[in-house]
Amino acid sequence: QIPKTQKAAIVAVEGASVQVKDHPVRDPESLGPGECLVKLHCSGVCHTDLHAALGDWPVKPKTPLIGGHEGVGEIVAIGKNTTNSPVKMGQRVGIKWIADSCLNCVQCRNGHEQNCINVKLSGYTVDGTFQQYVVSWVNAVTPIPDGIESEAAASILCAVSSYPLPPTAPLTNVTTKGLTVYRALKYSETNPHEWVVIPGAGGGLGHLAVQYAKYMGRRVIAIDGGEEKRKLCLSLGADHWIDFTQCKDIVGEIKKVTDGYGAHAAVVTTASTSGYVQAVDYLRDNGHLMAVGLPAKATLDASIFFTVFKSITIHGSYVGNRQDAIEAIDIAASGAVKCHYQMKKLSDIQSVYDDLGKGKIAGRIVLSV
Ligand code: 8ID
Ligand code: ZN
Repeated sequence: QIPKTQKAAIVAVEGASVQVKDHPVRDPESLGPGECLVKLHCSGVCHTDLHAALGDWPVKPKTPLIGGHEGVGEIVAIGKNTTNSPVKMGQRVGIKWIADSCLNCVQCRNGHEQNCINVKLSGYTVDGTFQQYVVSWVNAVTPIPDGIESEAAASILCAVSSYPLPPTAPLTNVTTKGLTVYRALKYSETNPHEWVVIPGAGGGLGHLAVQYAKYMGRRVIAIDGGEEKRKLCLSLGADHWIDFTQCKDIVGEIKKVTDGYGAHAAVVTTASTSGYVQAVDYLRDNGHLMAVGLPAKATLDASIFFTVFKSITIHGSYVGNRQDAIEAIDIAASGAVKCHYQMKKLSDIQSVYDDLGKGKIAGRIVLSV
């Protein structure tokens, strides 16, 4: 039985604290074709949700806003006159950042759904997963396979953008199927045994990037701050650890570890500008800077001379499409990549935001809803 009201975490206006309150559940009778109602089990909390609550990005979220884009739950209603739904009533599905895309614009037709001109963004332009019942779209939800718990799957839905490897790389113990479509992966052009630097490696996206990179045989230099994150990164297989709060010469250290040449790629997953600052300097010639972290108001300060002289590629990597999400979940369900998470309650959300803002969370917090 679907209730009339539910608990939801609501930000009333930009920058306001988040309040957990009673909120109406969308009447299933009012769902249109293609819409569905998902009863959520849990939702990961991403640094993006904090940016949304603060309203600090140049592209503004709706208000009042229910945030969240790493949700897993089950379909409890499908809109009338929905035809050819790829998902069924009762099926377990994930809600990711791209809540829906039109599939008809030129970007969608080219597979770049994240750049759809009619895109809907979960917890940003439409209400997201920090509530018990979320409205979603049958064509956009991600089916969750049986082999993975909802809590473990939640944040994988957002990890797609930080997968740092190319589809052309020799693959040993995996099928190419799982790999060809991740966006960052297509362009970082690294091979097994090559060096990938991951600033922000102890955070939500970063700790998953470390694992995907190791899974594919890359050597990883993890950069983050503090003992807890050091332990996490090394336990996930990072080959070298740099504490940005202590190291006085990050470029020198990376050069030393990489035989003087510098790293082949950097996948920057910090929410702060500082993580970007020296990337062009510690990359080797023909290196790739994969920009994933989204500091609010920063510009990328890279030497134009050395970007050209060293033939550096700077590449913005923005989430992934529906297929990317399906395959990222598949790899996680196979056990190769695990989200390191701690469970909290929806009512703890404000304190989770406070900790995220201070860089205190190693891995992810997942909220039960
Ligand atoms: O599609 C995308 N590009 C995408 C998708 C999802 C999230 C981008 N993001 C963005 C978020 O909006 C956010 O800006 O990626 C950024 C990181 O998200 P997250 O992983 O959810 O954030 P986190 O868990 O807070 O991790 C960030 C880590 O960076 C470290 C922190 O200690 C933390 O562990 N860090 C900081 I702050 N400054 C650093 C520095 N100078 C640093 N690590 C290394 N060097
Ligand atoms: Zn996210």
